[in-house]
Amino acid sequence: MKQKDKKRRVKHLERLKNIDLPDLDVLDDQREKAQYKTARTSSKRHQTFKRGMKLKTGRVMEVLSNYQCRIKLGDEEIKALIGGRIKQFLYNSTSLVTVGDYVEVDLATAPNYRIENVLPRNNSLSRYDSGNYQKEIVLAANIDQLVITSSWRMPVFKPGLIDRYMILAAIHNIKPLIVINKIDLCDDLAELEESIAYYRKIGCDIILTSPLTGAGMEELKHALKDKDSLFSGHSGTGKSTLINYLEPGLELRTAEVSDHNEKGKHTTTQAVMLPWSFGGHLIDTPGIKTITLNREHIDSIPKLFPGFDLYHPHCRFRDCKHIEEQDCAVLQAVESGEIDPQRYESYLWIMANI
Ligand SMILES: Nc1nc2c(ncn2[C@@H]2O[C@H](COP(=O)(O)OP(=O)(O)O)[C@@H](O)[C@H]2O)c(=O)[nH]1
Ligand SMILES: [Mg+2]
Ligand SMILES: [Zn+2]
Repeated sequence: MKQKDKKRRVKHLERLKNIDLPDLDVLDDQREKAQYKTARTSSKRHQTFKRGMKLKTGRVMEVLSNYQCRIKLGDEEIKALIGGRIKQFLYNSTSLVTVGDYVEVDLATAPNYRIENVLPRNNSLSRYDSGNYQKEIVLAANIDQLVITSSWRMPVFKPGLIDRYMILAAIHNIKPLIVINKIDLCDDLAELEESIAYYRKIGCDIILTSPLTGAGMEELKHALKDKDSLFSGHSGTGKSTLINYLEPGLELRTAEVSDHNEKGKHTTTQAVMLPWSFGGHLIDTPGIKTITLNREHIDSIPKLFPGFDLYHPHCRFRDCKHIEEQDCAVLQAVESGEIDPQRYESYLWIMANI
């Protein structure tokens, strides 16, 4: 170890001398990176540092104030405090524990339960604090599917929006489910089918619904059953009506992901997991309005635009943008008609306007 590094460690020791810290390797030069710390915490999740701990895995349903969480533990619901160990490892307090997290709770100290570990997340959605774009707030984790709600009419079907939500879902590693609502307003089903043929072809799950007539509602329920879903889509497409049909009397905050950056409109209220009576959860997220495609995603869009994954690996250049490059598999697929030219137009529009 270099002399300089030694000094640094000693400094840490002094600052932390009143804290029972089992492994000083954790405090290395990368300590400022919350993400890195998450990884460290996760990889150490099987180590127990205190004697007599009795850990059981539960799921966070809601994050309350003062480091308290409401947790589903087996068939029970309990309240637990976020343990000091987690606070040490993850200094970004807004991301310590979030709705949907699987956590290990110490039962030995019941009824004063403590969360001792956060298990690694499959995925998560964050937003950045308004006015402070460095501060990441993780809204929810371990989301099974993003329900992309679009209406056929009123407002009129906009496949460009579906593309954007599909990219967002892919970026965040969440399975998309397309719901075309208000099909009672459709008098030409062939036209509708033609409009969604591309998404069917690339293998995306699509359900046509109308809570007004009941069409597709059983199929939708089946797709939501035993999964944790988040509804996205523009306002007026019928998300609340769909949810109320499936679960009458559910106390919704506002389950909406908007593609628009409605600055200042989001509330600070946390997300909450609401159980469906038929199994699974609705992730109700009032503060999620600022989740949107932005410039930082520009490099992933050529890979993640719906349907491009089949072709992108065959482009000559690994970072091909499919615009004017030589030997571009996407451009060839557009020419041969394998990729719908309208979707390619949509791709160009998104790339130009991000
Ligand atoms: N014709 C028709 N109207 C619907 C349907 N679903 C919802 N609506 C109407 O669309 C409007 C917006 O619905 P709402 O659930 O508030 O949309 P949200 O903003 O996505 O939550 C309301 O006036 C609903 O009554 C449907 O299947 N068919
Ligand atoms: Mg609504
Ligand atoms: Zn290409």
